[in-house]
Amino acid sequence: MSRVRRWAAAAALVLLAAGAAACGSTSLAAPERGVVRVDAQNYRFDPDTIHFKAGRPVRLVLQNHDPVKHNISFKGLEPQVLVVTPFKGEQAIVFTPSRPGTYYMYCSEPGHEQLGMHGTAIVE
Ligand SMILES: [Cu+2]
Repeated sequence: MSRVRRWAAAAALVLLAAGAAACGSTSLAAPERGVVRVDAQNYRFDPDTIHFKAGRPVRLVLQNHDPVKHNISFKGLEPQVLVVTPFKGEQAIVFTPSRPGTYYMYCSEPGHEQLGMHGTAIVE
């Protein structure tokens, strides 16, 4: 009898541990998992530093609030990614960054980079 009770107590401990582990991984999952949003406004990216995970598909969304065309280009990022939005539009692309590193991002429309449309993409 006491042997059974001891087994039950051990089983309960294992369940508790599993529950704690499940809670830990759930809390890491943001509501918009796998989505990175960038606003383009007044010739700036907001945020100007974005994060990706190597080998994990991501949906990159560019929301353009300006009355001119904008895009996000990256130097050295693999695969090569370009998100272009028309005037006050939204555009998205899904891709999987392959190599960890720190990459320069910018808008390649003439003059926009010089006006401040640049930032950093970090692939972890
Ligand atoms: Cu631009």
